[in-house]
Amino acid sequence: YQGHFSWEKYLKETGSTAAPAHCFRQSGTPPVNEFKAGMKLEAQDPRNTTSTCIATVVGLTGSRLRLRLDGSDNKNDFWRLVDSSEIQPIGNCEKNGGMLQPPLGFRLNASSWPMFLLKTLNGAEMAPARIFHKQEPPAPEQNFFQVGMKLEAVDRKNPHFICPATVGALRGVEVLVTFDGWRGAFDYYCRYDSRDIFPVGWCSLTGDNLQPPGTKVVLPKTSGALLDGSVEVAGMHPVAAKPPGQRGRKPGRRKTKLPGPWGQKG
Ligand code: MLY
Repeated sequence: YQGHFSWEKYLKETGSTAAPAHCFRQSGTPPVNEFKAGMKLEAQDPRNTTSTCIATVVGLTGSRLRLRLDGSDNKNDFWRLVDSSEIQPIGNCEKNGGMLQPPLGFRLNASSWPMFLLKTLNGAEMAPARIFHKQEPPAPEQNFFQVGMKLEAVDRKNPHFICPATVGALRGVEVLVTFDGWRGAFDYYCRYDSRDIFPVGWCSLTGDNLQPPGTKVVLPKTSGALLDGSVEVAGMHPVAAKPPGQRGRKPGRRKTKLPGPWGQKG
């Protein structure tokens, strides 16, 4: 559900353009998600990428899965696209001569791993091989992004969110993803072929909930850096640009959402 946010209006109002599809390592049509909550699969441990672990689907959104490693806690969930090469059907690791590993931060004594593995797989609902996608889309041959282009991007601090973003800078194979209306608090650099960035319109195709842009005013960088990291503009103090009641509070700490010019989710 897109709330009242419309890319068409927003692009027009901001005089900006969407990054073309060929910039992204994403399939033209989002991959079909036939997974169900509770299904188990094999996944690379994001905190220890050389190990293959057992994961359970604990949530689904659009073409993405929310995964939790068996034997881990509920504080380290991660998201993967259904066409990610980092997820495989159970049995794949062994078939390739590998051994399933306990996740980093395994709750129990390491010696209890073999028995834990046996119990976790016994009677488990394993995601059938046919619902995995043959291969991850290929990476574009180079970084085709340009500064100012709009896209949809995963908020890595809140990875369940996909938000409107702008290419803020380019650094070789890397792209600075800046989140519209959030004054830099959530920005990050990623490779141009990151699976966390999507063309404009992606969420409306997958049924993901695209967050509306934030409402924080970004002031032009001219002079006088202030304590909060913002900048002072002649005749205009940044606090005056903030909505009342928000002084001194960081965007990430905000309790209530403010109605933005493009509406909030309904
Ligand atoms: N709890 C935070 C979440 C901020 C998310 C910012 N993203 C969408 C760029 C808040 O509502 O302030």
